[in-house]
Amino acid sequence: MAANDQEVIFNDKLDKEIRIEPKDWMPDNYRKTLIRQISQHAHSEIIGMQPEGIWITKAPTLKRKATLLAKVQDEAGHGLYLYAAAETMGISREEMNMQLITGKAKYSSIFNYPTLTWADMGTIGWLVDGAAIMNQVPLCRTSFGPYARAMVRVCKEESFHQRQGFEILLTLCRGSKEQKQMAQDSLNRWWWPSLMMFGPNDDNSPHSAQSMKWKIKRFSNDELRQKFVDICVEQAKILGLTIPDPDLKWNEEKQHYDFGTINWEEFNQVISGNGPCNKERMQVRKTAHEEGQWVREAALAYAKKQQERNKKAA
Ligand code: FAQ
Repeated sequence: MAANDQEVIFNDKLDKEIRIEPKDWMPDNYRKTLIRQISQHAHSEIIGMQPEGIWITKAPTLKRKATLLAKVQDEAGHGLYLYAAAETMGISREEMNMQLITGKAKYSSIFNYPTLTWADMGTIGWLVDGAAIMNQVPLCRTSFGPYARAMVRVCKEESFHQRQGFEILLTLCRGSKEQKQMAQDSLNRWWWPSLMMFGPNDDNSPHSAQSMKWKIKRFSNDELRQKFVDICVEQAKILGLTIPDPDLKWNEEKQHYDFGTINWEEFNQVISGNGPCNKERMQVRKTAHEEGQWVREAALAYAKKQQERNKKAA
């Protein structure tokens, strides 16, 4: 079939909301864009285990420990579904991993901030998982089948994560004065980085226009950020916490909250490797990769042995 005909079929599928599947023809840049986005998303889930992982041993009760442990394990699972979805596009797990540990591939800016207190476990669940849900529910309708299907389960789990985070904060906010202050301090530190998770403003987002045309993205970065702010303001009221933005104000005409200007210089620094914890995050990942070498070798040796046994038996 001529390339032109293939493109007509591809576009027709997009128009009719028929998912693009791995064996279907697709434009090279559609493939590249998805490999970039899905693998960055996978890396974010894997690196995202670090800021919470260090709190598993410090959780205040057994119940909190078990819940946090389950949450962090879920993030590992999300990383694995996403790597598997990206692999269907012809890139290997090894290559993606190398892109991460050599610093070639990005991961979400949010995971380059430190977790200083137990309240941060609440705030991450509330805001970071909350932002992830806002961004990923529309991805359940993204045009590439394996990515969309992976997102369905991920979103269900993220929803549990968001609620457990909110509940941690609610407990702290109903506790002592010091506990409430700890929650407020945590919100003060995580609010602006959470807004940065949605990416640059639309007029500064090089990939958005094409990704919207291809129905990879269903809403723009600014649209999702606005929805997130509107929801969080109401949730902060329930907690009795103050969002650290003096410009936050209800806009009757727009029926949305106006909010202050994001520090894009800080965002650019963080995504260029100069955030507060970028180096530490990468070092931990590299060490884990090196220390896992024997496991990969053992798994390969075992698979080879099994293959030989199966061959002999056949
Ligand atoms: N951080 O043109 P756009 C989670 C980069 S999962 C770092 O707007 P696009 C779960 C972008 O890659 C969180 N880099 O790009 C969890 C591009 O760079 P490139 C991750 C960012 O792709 C919770 C450049 O800027 N979620 O939290 C960021 O159309 C708790 C230009 O940007 C996803 O990955 C950023 N915040 O839109 C885990 C969701 N924003 O590649 C553990 C899927 C932008 O040209 C604990 N991804 N960049 O070098 C997406 O929806 C999109 O990729 C966006 C960016 C919206 C992130």
